[in-house]
Amino acid sequence: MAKPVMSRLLAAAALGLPLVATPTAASAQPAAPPAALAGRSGASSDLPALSSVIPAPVEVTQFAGTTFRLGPATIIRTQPGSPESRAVGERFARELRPATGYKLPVVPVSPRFVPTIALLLGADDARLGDEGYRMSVGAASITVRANKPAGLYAGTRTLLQLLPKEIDSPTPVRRVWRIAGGSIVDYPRYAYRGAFLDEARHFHTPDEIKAYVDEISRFKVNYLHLHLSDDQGWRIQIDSWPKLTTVSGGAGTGVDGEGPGFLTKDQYREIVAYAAARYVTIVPEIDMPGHVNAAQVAYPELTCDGVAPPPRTDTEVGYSSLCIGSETTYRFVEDVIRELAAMTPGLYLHVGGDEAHATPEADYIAFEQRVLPLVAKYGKTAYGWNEITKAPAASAAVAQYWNTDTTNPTVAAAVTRGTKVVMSPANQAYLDMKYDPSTPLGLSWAGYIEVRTAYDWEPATRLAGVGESAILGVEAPLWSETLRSLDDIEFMAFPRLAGIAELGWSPASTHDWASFSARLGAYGPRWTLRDVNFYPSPQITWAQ
Ligand code: TNX
Repeated sequence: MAKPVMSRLLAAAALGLPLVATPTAASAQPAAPPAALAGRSGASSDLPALSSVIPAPVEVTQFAGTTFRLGPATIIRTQPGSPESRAVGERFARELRPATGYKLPVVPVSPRFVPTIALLLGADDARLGDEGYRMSVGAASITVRANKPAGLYAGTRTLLQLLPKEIDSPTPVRRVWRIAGGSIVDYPRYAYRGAFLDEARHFHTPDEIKAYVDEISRFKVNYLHLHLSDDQGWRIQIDSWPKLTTVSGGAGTGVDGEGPGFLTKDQYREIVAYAAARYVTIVPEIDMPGHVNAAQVAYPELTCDGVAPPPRTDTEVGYSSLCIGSETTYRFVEDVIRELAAMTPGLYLHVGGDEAHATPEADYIAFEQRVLPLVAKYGKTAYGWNEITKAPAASAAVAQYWNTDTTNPTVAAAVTRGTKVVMSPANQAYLDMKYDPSTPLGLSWAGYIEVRTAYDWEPATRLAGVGESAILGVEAPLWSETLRSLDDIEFMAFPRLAGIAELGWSPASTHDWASFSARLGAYGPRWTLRDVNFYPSPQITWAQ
């Protein structure tokens, strides 16, 4: 179905219009319209080029001189008979209305001659998969086509970036709203593009989690991993073990005695639904067999001597362990996994497994051999930190690589047995590392991570023996020992998360720091307009 694109391209050529055709985003030039045309069409120099999008699309072809004008009469047309497509259209319209002040009705059919943004299924293009889309921007209409509604949603994320930055203003802005003409073909490199939030060290409220979902999904991130338990606190209601939250979700359970906080099941389900409406899947994590002090404070029978340990609000790691030989342990673990699986529609359930320094290695393996299959028993795919690859049962699981080394024979061996890997190397993907020594928040055990360090690595060559076919995707963890507010979260996540998102979505052939840093610099004012905090890295030339 390259036809409409081709015919417009040829039509443009036939009319003698300047034509900028670029096979990939990497080679695409920011195409400001030539002055004469700009004057005639009313396009202004702040018209974003099709190649300015983050993450970089797979293929971009811009037609100089053609623009679509979003105006008071524009309608949004969605696939007839598809409630999901309609919901994508409604959400997009709600995002466009505050700044434009236009009505932007969402309808299943569009009358002729009415400027239309059409969001349609039936792309019939296997390349696009479930999340890809194809877009063509002409003078009279924009058509986004996808195989699935998720692809239409991705297309609308792209369109938001193609509108002038003032589209992110919460109040009406009087200006002409144009989108550069051309076409885009776009689909993800990896199926899993994750963000992560530590709810245990400091609790972040449902509203804060939702705000983070909104922001990550703009960069086509499609998973949010929530770290729901640790030594300090337990942050998710479990009916069969109620003291987990009544005791360890209470006052003073955050780092340095902050708190209280936990998610009720209803709040969790609401977050799951909110994220799903933005094509983000929640991945819950309960960390075990280490990082369990909070559970043992609430239930002393989870220790081997039956004595409750003191509550801990410091940031030490590696001192707690479930009692591996005790059947009570497995009753507890199965109850938690069962209840968590029942309220989680997503495929993945994360069972931690990191830094179990207080668990002897043989015990650790015995524990994972029992626990990883329990996740499958409740219909989910087990997911854990890379230490789980010590256990043979990890061959059916997903391992999250968080170490900093470029070799890890245990992970490489697991990959030969079928384990899939999510790449989160701590010295590149950890959003809780300081940017530089002067960063007021964050830690530095894995080094300082400036924006370029977060962006300039290649997932498929980062770890020996873990190549492209073994990689499910990438994820950017944000641990919250030092982070309290949403402002803190945003300051550490942005702009680095945009870099990790691009590694996950864009073809390796588009990877280019000069291009990325220029696109990021142009993006900054959008965060400012949305009142999203970000680190104004000196590595980037920020637009005003
Ligand atoms: C290591 S990374 C941890 C967490 C800490 C984090 C701080 C990993 C799997 N475990 O317990 O919060 O470092 O950066």
